[in-house]
Amino acid sequence: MARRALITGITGQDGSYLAEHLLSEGYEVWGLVRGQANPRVSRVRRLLQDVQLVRGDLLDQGSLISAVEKVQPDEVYNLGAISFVPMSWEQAELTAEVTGMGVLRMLEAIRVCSGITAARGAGSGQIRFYQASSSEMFGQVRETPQNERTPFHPRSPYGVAKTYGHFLTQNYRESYGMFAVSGILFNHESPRRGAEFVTRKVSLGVARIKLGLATELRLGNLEARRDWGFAGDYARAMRLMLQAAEPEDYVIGTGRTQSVRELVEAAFGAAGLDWERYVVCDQSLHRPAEVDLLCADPKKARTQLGWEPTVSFEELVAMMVESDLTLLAGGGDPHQDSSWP
Ligand code: NAP
Ligand code: F7E
Repeated sequence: MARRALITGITGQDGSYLAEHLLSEGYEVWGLVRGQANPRVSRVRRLLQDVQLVRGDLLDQGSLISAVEKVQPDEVYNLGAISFVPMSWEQAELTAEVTGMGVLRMLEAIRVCSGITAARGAGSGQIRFYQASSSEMFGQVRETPQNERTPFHPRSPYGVAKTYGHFLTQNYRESYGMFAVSGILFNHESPRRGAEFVTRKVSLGVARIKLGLATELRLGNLEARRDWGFAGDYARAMRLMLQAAEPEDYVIGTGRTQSVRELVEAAFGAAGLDWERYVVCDQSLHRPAEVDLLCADPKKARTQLGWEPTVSFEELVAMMVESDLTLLAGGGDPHQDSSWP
């Protein structure tokens, strides 16, 4: 029988790539969607027609219990979160509730529906749980590159909330014997990335300038360095973690690091433009506390899961610029649900 997966965050970038990947592996895929009339749900219905939808919200314990009872999943992927770091300063409490406490609610839904107690433990045939942890937990990094043993020092309410979810996942594994793991994923991007994140903001900015729709691009800190990979590659890693013999956490990244300045150079270069003529540095876009340098050591994922990234930084940037040029040249709107390639 087909394995059954439940994905929270199905309307987001990663939810879409993971759903496509699981469908291609023969899974029956269910996506948790929230809200009375969430406009992003129609995007999922259009792009992911084989995904079945179930209503629920990470803020609502009862709805998660109902969703798990209804779907009876073999695997749960918890990708739902408030994921935009600057928003986590503006709405710190909501971020803690969704990105942090949401993990507790999802784990409790699985525990209650499976009849797991500390005395009885999880046993075999249990629901396997994946938590979307983040390199933002490393924050002000203690060593470079960062691996599974690098201590955390989060720098935003988002990073703090993810750190809570990470340790809670580990605690449910240790307390109840649950197959609960975290993927510590470094930044991953695609033509489906939200327009608020820097890679997509840059690829859309380049496309607008190239097409004569804008004359400048305003950015914040150009010196921050990130390890950027392709989201499709990272979705494969999530599934691999839940197929492992033992529940363990893994760092997923490329092992290369680039500055925002290098990203900008590459993106404008891909469209034959000189970035220095168009980019305006805007102090108001700097963050209260920055994560200066992230660079993954993905050795454990390579050796134990056989996972490798397939798209280089240069290929990723070219892919995103080309996609946004096509989108905008065709009159598309990146904020509309029809825009996903
Ligand atoms: P994204 O595009 O921002 O998607 C976030 C998802 O969370 C959306 O589907 C959103 O659904 C859902 N969500 C928000 N509030 C919710 C709530 N109260 N209940 C249920 N769902 C809710 O994020 P992404 O880039 O795909 O990332 C997926 C996960 O990986 C996130 O947890 C993120 O923090 C984590 N992560 C991402 C990266 C990265 O570089 N992309 C790296 C490390 C970790 P709505 O449509 O209902 O708003
Ligand atoms: O910023 C700098 C900014 O917003 C990257 C999320 O998926 O990855 C993501 O978090 C860097 C930062 O991603 C602008 O200061 C400069 O240093 O694209 P971002 P992020 O904060 O790294 C992690 C792993 C996650 O888990 C998160 O969910 O770029 N930067 N100028 C800018 N950033 C933005 N957004 N906009 C600018 O204008």
